[in-house]
Amino acid sequence: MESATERAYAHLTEFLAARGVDVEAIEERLRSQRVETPSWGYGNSGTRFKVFPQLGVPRDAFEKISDAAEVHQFTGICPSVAIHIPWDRVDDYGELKTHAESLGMEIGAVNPNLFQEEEYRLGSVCNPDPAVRRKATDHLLECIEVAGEVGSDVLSLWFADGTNYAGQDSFVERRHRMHECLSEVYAAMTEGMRMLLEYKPFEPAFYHTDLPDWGAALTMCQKLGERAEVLIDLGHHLQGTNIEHIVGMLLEEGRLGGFHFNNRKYADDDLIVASINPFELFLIYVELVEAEESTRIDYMIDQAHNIEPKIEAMILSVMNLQEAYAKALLVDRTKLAEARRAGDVLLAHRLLLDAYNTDVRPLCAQVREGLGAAVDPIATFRESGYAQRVAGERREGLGAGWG
Ligand code: AFD
Ligand code: MN
Ligand code: MN
Repeated sequence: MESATERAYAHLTEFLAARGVDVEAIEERLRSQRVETPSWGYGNSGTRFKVFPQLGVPRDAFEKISDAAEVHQFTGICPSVAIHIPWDRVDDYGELKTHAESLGMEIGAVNPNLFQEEEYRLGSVCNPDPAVRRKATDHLLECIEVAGEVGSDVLSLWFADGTNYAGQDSFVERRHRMHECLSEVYAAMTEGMRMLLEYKPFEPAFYHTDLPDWGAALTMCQKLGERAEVLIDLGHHLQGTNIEHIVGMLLEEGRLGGFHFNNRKYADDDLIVASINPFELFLIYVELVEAEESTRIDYMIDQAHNIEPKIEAMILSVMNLQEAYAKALLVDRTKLAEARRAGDVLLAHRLLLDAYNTDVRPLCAQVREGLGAAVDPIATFRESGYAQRVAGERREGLGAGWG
């Protein structure tokens, strides 16, 4: 007998086809969607008040990749995992790469950590002390080597640099210092490598941040060279910021390199993407669906789940991204262009609402099934018993965390 999902899929595709939608083309796009998950999202995390450790959390980079492989198995679109150095430092990166490959995975963006050592109290690449800048630059160079060993072509950078008090340091000199360090790093990148640069308006520094916004990141990238591109982390914006507009501007400048997906109510909350504002995520994808045909954009999740089960939270995030993307693909672009030309404000808006309000879950389920993943990924993951199994196997030793 036909399952409820199959019936819903049949209804939906009939409805879409009657509207002239090329369902097969949309399914093809959905099959090629890719989302990278972060190794740090599988470890213990928390706020500055408390980390609630979870049972079965991976103890090292190998186990983090194993968990990421579970997300890929049930969603079918997450074959890569970003790593964070030194959190994921191992003796033999070749072995880590082989481990990933044995699970059908690969290692994606390499993220240096320039915010947890004593020396970085006044910043890393912007630090007034040249010896600290040297240390920070050396760490960035180490990450380029790691990237080479694990087969990654992305160096993804976020700087905690900033100041806490007016007068503490010179804005201009700090920017020069950053430029000098990053120029050295840029020059050391192999030809096929890209550098992605995040911005963030505040935290951990509260008076100023050295790369506070997309303009500061973009101009730094432009100074460095064309393989330096801006990375948009959804959590790194002030209230009311029109992120989809930033997407459009960076695309137009040819410098949108990637995303860190998450969601936030107030600041860098790291909540499950689309859990607070699914419409915003949809609007972001509306900007992207055309552009991504001609430019490479790396879609990554940057979420550290504090109280929810980590693998399930990651799966739900991926499903939310898949649904937002599917809805964006449903926008009737021809009609939208006509409505815009005709100045039909509400028709243009309603065309977006039409797509957004379509229940695409059966379509996504069908696509996942076709990929050999799961119709209902979270239920299937739960049934697999993986969480219980690793909770038993990983009893000894310390769960990985911010350490
Ligand atoms: C922190 C930052 C940032 C960055 C991540 C990895 O907020 O988003 O991408 O660390 O370095 O969470
Ligand atoms: Mn980020
Ligand atoms: Mn962040």
